[in-house]
Amino acid sequence: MRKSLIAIALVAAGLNVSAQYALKPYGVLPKQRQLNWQETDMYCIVHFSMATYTDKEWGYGDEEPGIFNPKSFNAMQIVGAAKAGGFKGIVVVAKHHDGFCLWPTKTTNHNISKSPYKNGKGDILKEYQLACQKLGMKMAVYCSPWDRNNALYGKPEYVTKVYREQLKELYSNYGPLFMSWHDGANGGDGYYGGTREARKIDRSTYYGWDTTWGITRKMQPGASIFGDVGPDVRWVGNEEGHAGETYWATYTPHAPEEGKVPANGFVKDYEGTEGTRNGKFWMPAECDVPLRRGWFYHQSQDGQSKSAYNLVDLYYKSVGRGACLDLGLSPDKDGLITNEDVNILKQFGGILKQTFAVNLAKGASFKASNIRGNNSTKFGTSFLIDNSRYTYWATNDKVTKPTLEVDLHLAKTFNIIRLRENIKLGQRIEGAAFDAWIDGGWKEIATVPSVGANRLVRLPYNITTSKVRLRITKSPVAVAISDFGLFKEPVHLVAPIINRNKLGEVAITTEAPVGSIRYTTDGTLPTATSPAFIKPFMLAEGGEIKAISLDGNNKPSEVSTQAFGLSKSKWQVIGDDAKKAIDDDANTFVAKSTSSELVVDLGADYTIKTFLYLPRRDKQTDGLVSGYSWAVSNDGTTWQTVADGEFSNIKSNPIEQLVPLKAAVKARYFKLTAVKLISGTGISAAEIGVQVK
Ligand code: FUL
Repeated sequence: MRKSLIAIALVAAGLNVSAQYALKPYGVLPKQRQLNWQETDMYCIVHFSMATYTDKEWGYGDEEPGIFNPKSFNAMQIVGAAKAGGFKGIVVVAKHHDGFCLWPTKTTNHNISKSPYKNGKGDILKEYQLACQKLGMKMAVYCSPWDRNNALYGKPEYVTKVYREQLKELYSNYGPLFMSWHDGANGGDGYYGGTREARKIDRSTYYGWDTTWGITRKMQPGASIFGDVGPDVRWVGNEEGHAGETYWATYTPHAPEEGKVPANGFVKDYEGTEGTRNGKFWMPAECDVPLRRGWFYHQSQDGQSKSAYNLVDLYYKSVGRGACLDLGLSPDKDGLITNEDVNILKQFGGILKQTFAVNLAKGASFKASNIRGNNSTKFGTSFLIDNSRYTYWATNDKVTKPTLEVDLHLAKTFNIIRLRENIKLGQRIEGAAFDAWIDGGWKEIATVPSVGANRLVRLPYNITTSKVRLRITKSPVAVAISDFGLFKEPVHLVAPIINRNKLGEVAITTEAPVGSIRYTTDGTLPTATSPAFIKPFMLAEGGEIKAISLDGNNKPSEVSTQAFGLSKSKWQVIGDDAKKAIDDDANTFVAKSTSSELVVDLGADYTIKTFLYLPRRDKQTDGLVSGYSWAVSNDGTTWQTVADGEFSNIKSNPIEQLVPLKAAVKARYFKLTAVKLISGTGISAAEIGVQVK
């Protein structure tokens, strides 16, 4: 009896100690569904629909369902390609802005059952669901709030009877979803049941987002809701695939107009890149970026996909900063990911697998300057290498700048450092530094401004050392660190960088020394016997250069491809000072507010095949052209319009826009007119140009 009383007293004392030492969470905290999302790290969003067949980025909504008829759509091939790349889930674009539904919905006739695909019995969503189940991948849905087909769009009934009903169908029939993805692009031109007009909506109020999200919560409680304003996962504010070097999972979205309520498509989206220190909500960022130039498949973009090493770079700038990476995949008209893209994904997945296979810090001795309550069992450094994101090393409340010495016992070579906080206790650290023991002393090798769920430091060179040190340089509270890792990214032959100067001379270089550089100008793939690059050469009329680097054993790097338009050295801009639009410098731009035209004299007659428009790069949207018209002239006075149309998605993804002409045209002058702008008046451009080859 007495013994058990003593035992109870001891247990109580123990509880007391841990209660006393339990670490207080800091700021707002993640919900379980957000933790699940965070652990996903990387997933793919798949765009395959009407725009695949019309060669557009945004369908207008008047497409005939008859054109949707993929010969060999194969969800296993698509999901399998994502899996080989190391991605853990897919977001299926179930309905894009054109309103065409890839599942047999009751809400609109504009759906797959009216297409020839499987004689109207097809259901692309079901096929993805089964493939995901087979391959152990997570699934999510994207259902565009904007619907350029639907006659009701703009009226309240569209939201209550169409959009929300579509979500309910998607939430009911395709198993548990890990995300529900809500795009910010909405309101504008469209077919709208044949009226072909512009419809404006109040983005703050039209969708009644709180009610819509209530449906998600009820029917898919495990799904993280993505949007410009979350509420679970925010947009990072660019479609380039990177978060800020300083990155907070906390965020307070702001409307672009003072006093208004922020909503999807109505937010200061650039603030999403870094987030808000001590923001109101736990709302980590998703970094979305297409593997190809656009989100949908366009044959003209074959050969221009991001390389595996481009993806590796983006991985470190997204996942490595604490966000998640959402890579866009684009099945072609047959319904398959191209071999080129499949191979890139495989190579990317292989590099990551190889890099993270061995944590070189395993087996090391850790010496912390402080351990919370001296209690190593609960807060000790052994938790740093146990592969759990939530067990952790912690310090006493007053110790906010601890150090950790890592003795590797033997000299080891690494170029990647990993650090993670236990985010169940909030994002705490505001600065950390890493030192290596080199030539008998500590040498600082990297610093980071934030840590959070995941911080990967990719060093530009290898470090060989037997001792590493972590110094927390700033934190408002005691730290709770769950992971420390050292890894080695495999060496690679860097692909060449191809540039052309203002005179039209091409130079090919590499970031690191290589054996030789070989190139072609006729579109064929370079090999070890192609011409070697020795000195710059002229390419005044433009064309496409492909180049490889070779190591000493003639092992080739990846291929770099760069297309150039007609050299601008002899051009003049007519009538004003818009020289910056033809100075071959992507970082300068012209912004005219009173005229919406740019006129160029090519200096001689040329046969123009394609027009080029590169938007300003400063993230501002004034003068950004969304509706264009291109005209040509032989005398600078009489003009003939040769192309007009829409630069879809230019606001979110301001990449160079190519406008191929139906028939090449001979002219000395050309004129770009901004028919429609994203905002402001006039016209802006970083560059305009033409291709004559
Ligand atoms: C954007 C859309 O407008 C694009 O078309 C694409 O779907 C991308 C993922 O989101 O905002």
